[in-house]
Amino acid sequence: MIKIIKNIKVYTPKYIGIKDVALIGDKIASIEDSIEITTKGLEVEMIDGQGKILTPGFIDGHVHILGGGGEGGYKTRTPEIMLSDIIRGGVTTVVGCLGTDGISRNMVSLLAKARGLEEEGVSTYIYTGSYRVPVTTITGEVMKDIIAIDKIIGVGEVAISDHRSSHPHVEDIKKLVSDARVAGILSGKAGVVNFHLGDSKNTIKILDEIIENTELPYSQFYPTHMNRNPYLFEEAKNYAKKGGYIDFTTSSVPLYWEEGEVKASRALKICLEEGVPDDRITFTSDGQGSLPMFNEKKECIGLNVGKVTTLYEEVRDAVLVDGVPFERAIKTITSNPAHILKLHNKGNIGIGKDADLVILDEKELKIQTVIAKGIIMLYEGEVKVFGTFEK
Ligand code: FWO
Ligand code: ZN
Repeated sequence: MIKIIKNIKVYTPKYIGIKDVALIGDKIASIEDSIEITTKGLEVEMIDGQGKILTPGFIDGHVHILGGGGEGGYKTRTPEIMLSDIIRGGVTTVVGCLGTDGISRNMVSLLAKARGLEEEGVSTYIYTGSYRVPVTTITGEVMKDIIAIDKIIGVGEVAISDHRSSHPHVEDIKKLVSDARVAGILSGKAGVVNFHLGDSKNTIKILDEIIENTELPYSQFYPTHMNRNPYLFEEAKNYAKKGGYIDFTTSSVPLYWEEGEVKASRALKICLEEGVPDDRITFTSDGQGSLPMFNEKKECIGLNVGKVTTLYEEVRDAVLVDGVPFERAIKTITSNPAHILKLHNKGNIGIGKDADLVILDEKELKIQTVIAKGIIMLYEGEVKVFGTFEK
């Protein structure tokens, strides 16, 4: 019920020094230089934070929690996620989505899986839709889905500039972003459209066109995979400097890097060096999504599966390999996605915020302990709470 984390270096993600942090139930109750409590008649769990770092629990804003894939036929459908895949990655908040296959995988199943993971202890949200426009929904309408279903915070992942997309017209996208935005306003949600960017040279031109010709603000567009090739990455930097949000995918395979994908940790480093504001950049893992390889005839010649654990691995690389200050790198998976997705109780360490926390060892910056909604899910590297069917 009550936990006190003693003498720990706190990144809210802003560094605020060595503190004692008290958790009561599923909330952060107090952050002080020293917290003394008489435990008579109270069950208090003390956690030693000496030589350790405390960060907000990580937010992964793009995970195929139901599984995805299928681009190489039925045998290439990827497996649904298990709780331990999420916890081992330090992730305490997940946004689930459908991808290429929005037919055999559907919105009701996605919502059920999200509810299952919530029952198992992490916080979950979902996007309504899949790659295709018109968007597959639960209620039959995008706006009704966002307004009526608590876990639906926006639309995605809607594919553009990709041979697997439905090749939506600029008017279709304009209407979709408008509907999502107004539904978000009416329901106090982000109402963003999470756009999947493919490898076509058209890149994000269609989004620039809409933003130039309408009053739709940058805040409603949330493009991902912006590091997937050099020319899209160049556009990403300019787009972010103009006010846009850009999301880098952390799951990858060496072949992609050989073919020009900009490793997420490098993409962050380069953006910061070139003056992209650090609150406009996020990482997401594309966990359980397929990482397909296509030949020049666009035939699928192989496929890997994304992993949620790559999310923090790329933040750690950005710090240890690319020299990005920890305080800036950790924003990509905590306060930035929380701000963009309007998850007001997530992504920050503060009084009254959800008790979603990660404890890292100070030397290697490795995940040691994960606390979700006040419950210790991983302790000293060992999973303490398994998913229902995991043992
Ligand atoms: C990316 C998810 C891709 C699924 O382009 O979009 O395919 O439905 O599971 N994955 N299509 C992977 C690259 C960013 C590397 C998805 C996938
Ligand atoms: Zn995608």
